[in-house]
Amino acid sequence: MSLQPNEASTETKPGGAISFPPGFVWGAATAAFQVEGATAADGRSESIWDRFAATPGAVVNGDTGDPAADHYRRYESDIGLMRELGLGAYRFSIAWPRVRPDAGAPNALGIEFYDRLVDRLLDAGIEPWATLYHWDLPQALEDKGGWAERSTAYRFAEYAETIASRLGDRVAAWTTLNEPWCAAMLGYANGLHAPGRTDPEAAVAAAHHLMLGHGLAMDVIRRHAPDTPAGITLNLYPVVASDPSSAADADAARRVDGLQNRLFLDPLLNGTYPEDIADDLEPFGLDHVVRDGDLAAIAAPIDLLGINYYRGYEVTGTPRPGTEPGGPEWIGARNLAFVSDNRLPRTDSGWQVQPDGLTTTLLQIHRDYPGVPLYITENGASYPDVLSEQGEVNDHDRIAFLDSHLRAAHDAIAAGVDLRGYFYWSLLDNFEWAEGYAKRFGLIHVDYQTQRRTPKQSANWLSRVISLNSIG
Ligand code: IFM
Repeated sequence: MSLQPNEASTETKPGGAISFPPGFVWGAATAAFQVEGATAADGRSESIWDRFAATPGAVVNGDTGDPAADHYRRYESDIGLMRELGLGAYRFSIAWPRVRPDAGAPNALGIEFYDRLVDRLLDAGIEPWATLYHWDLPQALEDKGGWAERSTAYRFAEYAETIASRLGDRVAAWTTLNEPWCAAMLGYANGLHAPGRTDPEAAVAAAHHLMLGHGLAMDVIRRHAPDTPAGITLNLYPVVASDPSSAADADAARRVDGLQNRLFLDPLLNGTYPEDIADDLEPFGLDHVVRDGDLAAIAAPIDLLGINYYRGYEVTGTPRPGTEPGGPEWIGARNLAFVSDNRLPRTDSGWQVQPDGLTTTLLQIHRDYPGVPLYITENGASYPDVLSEQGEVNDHDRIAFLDSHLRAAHDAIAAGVDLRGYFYWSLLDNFEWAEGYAKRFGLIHVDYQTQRRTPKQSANWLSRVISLNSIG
């Protein structure tokens, strides 16, 4: 177990060279539905993403979860690649529909896959970091109301029991949920993700039930793996007022921060929902779904908070041409909009590259929710990678992205933030949800026709950084 305290301060050398503290965890992440493929193998049942991807127009090019990166069959050689890169940890997610198809009885074949994966990782000297839920809800549960139904949180705890009782002796760190904001809001409010619902009331209920599921699963993990660090991963964004002197913009920033970040951080780390967004949430019945004892369950102590960082938001309280309505509008938050800073470069996903936002986010969490060890459990970028005839992917943009974000993470450590690790998203090119296979985030290029893997230049760069533990 290399979850050690951040005992040593970081070293900053003149000329910009930086090094990371001893024990810093270096990893890469994937998620089951995005890489495994083999959606019909060994008794796996349908998930909401299988159903959604089969819906005409839902996913770019009609792409589905097959073949993805065929990781279900190629995991051993993929672990070989991880080893060559020198990764210390691999963050993967477990597919609920493999482990308990249709949320019913445990499926031995599905469980054995994760058993083997964990063992082979340990054989390779790589820490297995397991996430229980990265969005692939069994469709059978969605047919009963999905996360909008309270009972789904209890089914999630049963599934957690199956996995934690089997792998609890070997997994190095657990996270219960990945990005519950996306699962709730993109899945149930704006319909961009599975299950494709556009019902804001269901989205708010889903957000609460996901967090309740987290709390119940924490209890299960504690019973089976009392000494293993456990927590949750949130997608967090620094939110700034477009015009800092405008009261309307400052208010819009407060509301977006509340609906995006604090809606999850506050119940998790303070045991309350943020009061200041009560008016925004009131029409959607949060009060009707929260029962006595829920907040205490959600606020069960965690050993780590995973932060997924991709970009920040600039918002205005006076929407106008050129600004984009966005996230909170799906749940009815009116009179605000997102502003694009066109001076910043963008990734292939259209996201602005904003490394300083990572430092800001880490510092804010450190200040507002002190005492929780932090890990960057995802950070990465899609670029239109080209595999050359020489068999190389010269992804200099991604190297620049990595360099700037690692420096930003280092700035936070130097300022006292207890940041203990960094996982690049993603190890492999994969199924990027509604974008299908069109966006490539991987350190390793995947040819989806042949399943040939080619480590990109960024993989070689990161590998060097890991071996030196520093950037020159
Ligand atoms: O691919 C996703 C991942 O599943 C969750 N976090 C963001 C990534 C890039 O969009």
